[in-house]
Parts: sequence; C-alpha cells; structure tokens
Amino acid sequence: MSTATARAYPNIALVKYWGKRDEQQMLPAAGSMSMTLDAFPTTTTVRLLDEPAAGSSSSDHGDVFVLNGDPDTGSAARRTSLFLDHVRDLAGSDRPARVDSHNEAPTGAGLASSAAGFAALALAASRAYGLDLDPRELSRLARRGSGSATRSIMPGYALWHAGTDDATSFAEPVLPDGARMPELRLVIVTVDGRPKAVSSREAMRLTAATSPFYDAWIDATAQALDEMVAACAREDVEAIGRITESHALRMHAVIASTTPPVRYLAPASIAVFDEAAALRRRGMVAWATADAGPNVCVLTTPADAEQVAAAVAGHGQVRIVGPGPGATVVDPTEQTQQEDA
Ligand code: 2P0
Repeated sequence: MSTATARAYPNIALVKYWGKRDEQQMLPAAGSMSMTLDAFPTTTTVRLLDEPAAGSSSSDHGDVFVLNGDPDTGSAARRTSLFLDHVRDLAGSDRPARVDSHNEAPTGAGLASSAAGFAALALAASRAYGLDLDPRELSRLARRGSGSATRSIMPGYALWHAGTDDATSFAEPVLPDGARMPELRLVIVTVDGRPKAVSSREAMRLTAATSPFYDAWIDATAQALDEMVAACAREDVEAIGRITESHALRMHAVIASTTPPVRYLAPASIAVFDEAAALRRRGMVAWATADAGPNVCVLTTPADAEQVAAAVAGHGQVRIVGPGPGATVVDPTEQTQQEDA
C-alpha cells in the first residue's frame, strides 16, 4: 500500500507528562495517564511519492505537508519530515511523501493538539510505508513525534509507561481487559484560545534545567500515577478527581518555579478552579485540570456534567466531552466524502 488515511483524537492527561529523560528518543521522566476524547479528531492521509514533491527542499526531505488545505513549510512541516524519516528508517524506504492533515479542533479552542496529529500520522504513515504495527508499537512510534501522542493511539483511558528505553516506553489501557472504569466527562472551558507564548517542549526543557523543585515533581508524578491507577481500579471517582486536580496544580507550580518564570494559568483559569471547588461544596463532582495554557477542563460525571457546564459557562466557551476511540484507519472513500461535503 502506498496511501493510507487514519484518524486520531486529542487526549487530556489526568496525570501529566512534564519532562523528558531522553529528548532524542522522546522518553519521559515519569509515566502519565489520560482520557482520549470523543471530539476534535485529526484525519491524516499519507501518500508516497515517486520523486521529491515540486517545490520541496532538502530541509523537508522532498516531503510536502498540507494542513487544513494549506501547504505548510514552517516548523510543523519540518517536524513532520523528521518523523517520516524515522518511519522510513523502520520501513527501509527512501521515498518522500505527501501528508494531508485535517484538524477538526475549532480555531481558538485551545486544543490545537500535536497528540491527535502525531497519532494519526503514525498510523497513516506506518501503513503507507508498508509497516504493520500493533498498538504498542504504534504508540512507541507516535511518541517520536510528540510525547502526548503516545497516549492518543489508545481508546478511552491510556497509561503511558515511562520505561527506560524505546521498547519499554509505550501506552496501553489503564485497566486490564474486562475491568470497568467509572463513567467520566470533561467540561472543557476555553478561557483564551490564542496560541501560547512558550511551547510545551521549550517550557519542559526550562523546567528540568532551572526549577529547584523538578526532582520532587518527577517523584510526585510517579506516586500520583500509582494512586491514580489504584483509584481507577476501584472506580473511586472522588479519588480520581482529587489526584487530577492536585497533580495539575503541582505541574503549574513547578512550571512557575523556572528561571525565567513561565505562567500558563490566567485569572479566568483560577476562577474555574474556584468554581469547581464551589460545585464540590454543593455536592457535585467537579475537579479542575489545565495543560500548558490557560484553558481548564473540569472532570465530572455524566449526571453532573450539564450543571457543571452551566456553572462555568461565564468563564469561557464550554464543551462536554467523554472518552473516545483510539487511532483508526479510515476508509479513503469516507475521507473523500468529507472533503466534498
Ligand atoms: C500532557 N502536556 O501530559 C502534558 C500536560 C501539556 C501539559 O504533553 O515535547 O506536545 O512534543 O513531547 O506532548 C504537551 O507536550 O510535548 C503535553 P513534546 P507535548 O498532556
């Protein structure tokens, strides 16, 4: 096969990844755990070319990258080509490729996600280059593009083992087959949809290099992950929520402790954390978390989701999401129909 299309969804970490032990192999300093969402997918087609694309240069290795219909020659294109180099190494191929990627996250939703992007690219590129990878191998491949993409290969709730080398750093379902997770929802509150000033990758480097609290953060993450897996296994929603919120605040604390300091949370973000606490006092399930930006997700149950969404609606645009599918190959005719629509 020389053309393949795949779709993947963003994920929100309940135990966060923030720091690498090996940047070249993209090994994290600690494990993490997330919910793959049922919204905002990225759909990507990889088509192998017989010769370098017209207009391509040595820096893009003859590849061409088209994002939402517009050719891209910037850093996203370079990152895509570097990722394809890794796939070409695995496949023993030197053919360039055209990559067409469509991201359904609305502009300004604050969910522009390298996780969905590299998970979809890993699956589509591996198939186009003739590799037949199992989910664990796919998650290892996606990791090379972006750490959080490791988890978006998996449906529902994914655990990314930190591992000690390429073979042992992969994602799998948090619970074994047949075990039940409690029903959870996330209320995404977009308080500010603008791109962030400092990229995750850059801020992670800065945290490891300059925070006096970095080692404690990594130790605390490993502990939070153990507690989270145990809480999931006993379907303890309160514990899942408590760990989620306190772990998120610890991440923002270690990020704020860098030199120079980085602060992602805005006053409106803090207001959503306060709102979650107020909802809990009224007996609802509501625990806040935030990634490397000002937008906040409130973890809740299906029963409380509408009330939580109504309570936080004054702080930004809201959207209720739940656990979604892992990365899947898409029938190319379905993709054509979508593009025609
Ligand atoms: C996470 N984040 O666990 C954490 C929480 C943001 C905050 O993973 O350098 O885009 O490509 O591995 O995966 C965002 O960082 O960084 C991220 P790279 P990535 O979801």
